[in-house]
This record gives sequence, C-alpha cells and structure tokens, in this order.
Amino acid sequence: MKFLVLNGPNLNFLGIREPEIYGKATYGDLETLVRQVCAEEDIEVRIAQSNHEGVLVDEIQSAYGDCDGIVINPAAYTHTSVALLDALKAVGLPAVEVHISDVSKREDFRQISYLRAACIATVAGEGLPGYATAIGLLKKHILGASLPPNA
Ligand code: CA2
Repeated sequence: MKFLVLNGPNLNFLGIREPEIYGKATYGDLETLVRQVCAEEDIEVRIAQSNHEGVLVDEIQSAYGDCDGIVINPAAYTHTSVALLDALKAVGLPAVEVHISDVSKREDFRQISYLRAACIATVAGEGLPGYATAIGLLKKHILGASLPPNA
C-alpha cells in the first residue's frame, strides 16, 4: 500500500510562527512523524508540500496509478480551491482531509471546505498526531473496501 501525504501553502513554516495555533513542531518534525507512522503501518509514502495550487494539482494527479490513497492538508486552499476538489475527484483515490488546528472553532471563512466532498473523512484539531489518525483511517478504509463480501 502506498500513500501520498500532501501539504499546502505555508505549512513549511510550521514551528517558525504562530506556535499558539499550530504548535512548536517544525515541518521536518511532521515529515518524520509521517514516515514513522507509515513504516509502522507497513505503508510506502511520498510526502510533498507546495505553496502553489497548480503544483498541488500536479501532485494529486501524479498519485493516479502510483498511490492507493491521499492524506491532504490543503491549508488555505481548503477554503477556496475548486481545482483541488476537481483533482481529487478526477483521480478517484480515497482521500482524508487533515487540519492541525480545530478549524470549526476559528474564523467563519475556515468553516467552508471545498475538498471535504471528495474525502472519506476529515480530521481536525488533533495537532500533528492528526496525520497519524488520518493515515490509520485511510488504511482501514482501503483494507475494508478490498474485503470480499461477508468477510
Ligand atoms: O489547521 C490547519 O492545518 C490549516 O489547514 C492550516 C492552514 C489554514 O489556512 C487552514 O485554515 C487550517 C494554514 C497553514 C499555515 O501554516 C502556518 C504555519 C506557521 C506559521 C504560519 C502559518
């Protein structure tokens, strides 16, 4: 099983600013955590981050035929991007949306997620461990979906 773990704009600044919202851990710490969890779960992983919407679309498209599922923190594009929603729909891979902060308790504009409609689940407000939750949910979903009926 192989996953793409994709992170959107400004997440490369984790741990540098706004620690009261996003914590003190760095983007490097996030990559280490994701690699550790995937190794424990026997999942191959490709991790990517971009500040550019089109590059994120390219990354999602490149998962087609290469990955079994996508964990995505679209960051600010969560609240604006029809292009990322369409990309997730186009590749048709199971996806889990993850947010470090609890977006439900933040500004009104963060209450909208364009990508949620193409995701099997959303994990928010768990900090970096939310990525482990998302990976676990995605694996469970994929294994469940591949079970024969009545198994
Ligand atoms: O809570 C999340 O994970 C978000 O996806 C983070 C996005 C925000 O736009 C979403 O509404 C919720 C922002 C990522 C920016 O990351 C920063 C990291 C350090 C300093 C400043 C921003």
